[in-house]
Amino acid sequence: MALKTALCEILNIKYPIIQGGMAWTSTAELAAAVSEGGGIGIIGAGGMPPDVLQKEIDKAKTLTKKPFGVNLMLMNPQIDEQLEVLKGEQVSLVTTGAGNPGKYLAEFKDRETKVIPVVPSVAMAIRAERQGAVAVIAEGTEAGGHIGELTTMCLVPQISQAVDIPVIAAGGIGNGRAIAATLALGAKGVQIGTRFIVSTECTVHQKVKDTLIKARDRDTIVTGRSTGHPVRVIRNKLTKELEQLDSENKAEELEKRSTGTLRKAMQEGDVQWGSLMAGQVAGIVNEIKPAADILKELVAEAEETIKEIQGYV
Ligand code: TUI
Repeated sequence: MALKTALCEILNIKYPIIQGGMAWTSTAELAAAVSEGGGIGIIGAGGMPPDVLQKEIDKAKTLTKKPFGVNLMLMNPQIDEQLEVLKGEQVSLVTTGAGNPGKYLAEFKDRETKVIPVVPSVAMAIRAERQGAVAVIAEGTEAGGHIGELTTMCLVPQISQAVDIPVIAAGGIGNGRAIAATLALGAKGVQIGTRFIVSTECTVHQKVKDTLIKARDRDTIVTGRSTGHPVRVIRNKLTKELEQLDSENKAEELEKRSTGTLRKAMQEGDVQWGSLMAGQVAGIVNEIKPAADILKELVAEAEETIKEIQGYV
């Protein structure tokens, strides 16, 4: 198996596959398993108290000697304390989401930590390149969690044209065919979240994995548009209430109602009253496997697809 791109050299990894950093979902166990399997695993630090983040980094270092990363959710009120933790660590990669990482980029560069921001638009990709990002993640609205407006199909080629640094496609990628498709759009790698939730090593509640296996193509919904921070989640009893609040433009009440619900779903297994953040690919995820097997399957299918398409010319 090959599937080598420029991203593999930049991050010192076998396959150009980044595991999406998912708050309350991608802990040290999953991150280390993805890194051991040849991709790069990411600890989702969103909402993690700084001392817990420290413990997760320590744990990942005992589980793998391969490079792994940390995802910072920039809207997190404890971001400065989390940055203090990262100062004491040689983490090879930081991905960022839900904001502009500009003011942190110089500091990470001094410490040889590579920063790859998630960007929802061409303008933000150009800004990130100018600020020193080593690559950008172009995340389409098919993704789970906090999302932008453009689809992966439209975002990836436009960002690929606009910047010289590698573009990593995210949102809507759950199998090898989708990997091949995004490489055709100009991406040099992919970020995958939802597929890795349904892995043996992911520490979310079993009910979350069962729900994703059962989910079909139209089972996700976007809530919170009225707050300016839309999030894609699996439809449930909570989203019925949130839909109502959204339609009445009751943003403040919606924010209040949503607080703590991601943890409630992912860790406590309350799949009816929690926010089960997942992407539109939930419908094609139907089997729990070790992360290393998922990676092998993804790469093999991407290669087969590329060969199939080569036959057309
Ligand atoms: O960040 C994500 N996905 C997330 S974060 C999260 S935690 C959360 N919980 C409740 C409400 C909101 C978030 C769950 N899922 N993906 C990366 C991502 N970043 N998607 C979109 C963006 C983004 C949006 C705006 C990046 C930059 C940006 O810039 C705005 C600006 O003007 O700086």
